[in-house]
Amino acid sequence: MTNNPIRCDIFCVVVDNYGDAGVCWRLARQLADEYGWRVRLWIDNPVPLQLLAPDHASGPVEVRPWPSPWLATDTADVVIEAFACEPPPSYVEAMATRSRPPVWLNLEYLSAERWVAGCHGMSSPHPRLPLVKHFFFPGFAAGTGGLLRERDYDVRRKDFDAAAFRAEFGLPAKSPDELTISLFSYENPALPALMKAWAASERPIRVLRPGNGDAASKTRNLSAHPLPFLPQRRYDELLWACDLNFVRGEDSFVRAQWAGKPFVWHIYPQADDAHRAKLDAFLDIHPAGGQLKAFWHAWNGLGTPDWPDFAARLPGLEGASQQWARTLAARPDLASKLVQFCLERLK
Ligand code: TRH
Repeated sequence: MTNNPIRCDIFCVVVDNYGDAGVCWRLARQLADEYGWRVRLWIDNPVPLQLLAPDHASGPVEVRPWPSPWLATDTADVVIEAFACEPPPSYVEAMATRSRPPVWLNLEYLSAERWVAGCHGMSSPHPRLPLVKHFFFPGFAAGTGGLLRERDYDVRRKDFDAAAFRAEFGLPAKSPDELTISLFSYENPALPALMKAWAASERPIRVLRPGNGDAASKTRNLSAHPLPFLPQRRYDELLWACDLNFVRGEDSFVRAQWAGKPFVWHIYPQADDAHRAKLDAFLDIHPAGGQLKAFWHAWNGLGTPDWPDFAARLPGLEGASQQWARTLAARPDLASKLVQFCLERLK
């Protein structure tokens, strides 16, 4: 493949979040690093990428601003539009002029809902041009596109030195009874009450907040520390260094699962409360979903979080979280499934 690498264009429109850029960057890196594909990432806003991957200019993915002009012939073998952002019409026209049309994928959002397996891989012929788009759905179940997970994940984790990580960010050595928590969420009205409950906890709690501009503070048994927004691979280290991770959206939600630690998910709120069905669909497939449900619902606007109750459940959640990570890791990952899907169609 290195003699004649597959060329892949990924199109990404960043809204007001990091997630879409985060998913696209992760996939782009994997296709380039692990499969030798020549990947270009067309992205409309460079700011999130600069934070997620400050070293992106050193390769192997070529990052291009979008919109920008390109030669009509300059299309790729595989075209991935992320989250239904459509490639420019002139590019689509050029796709149709290739002797072999590109494999064209719409990479969808992750959901644990049951319908996903039925829709994964579905095709949608272009109304006018000789092109077919396929829907590629990430997911947890066997019939879906799987989850993003790098080949070197376990090696990086084995080499991770939690004490050095803490020292680097000016945190004291971890005492045996400290509960270390990472906190990444959307604006959440439940947070002040939770902070109060943490301050009142018998167990010392240290909260690490990446990308948060507040000053460090100490309120009774709660110590809160802002951290810089970490590059994507270093965000994994933060999750490994903590006992409990609050995550959000899509990509940090998946990383928390690979970390195999108890976590709390702040799902991206959608119009018409469509996110509630997604939240419950995930709780239904997680082996400890019943234990998580009350606290997760409260964190997502359905009630008041009962910290003492959830804290008492944490020891039991540890094993279930590890088991869940092992179960998921035994399934084929998204990049490998996507590559296989494309190669079958490029034959
Ligand atoms: O930014 P998000 O809220 O993105 C969301 C989701 O993608 C959601 O599905 C989508 O519908 C919505 O946007 C529009 O949360 P997410 O998905 O966790 O993305 C955050 C990214 O930032 C992820 O790649 C992890 C990364 N990250 C770091 O690299 N360093 C950090 O310090 C932190 C806090 C996050």
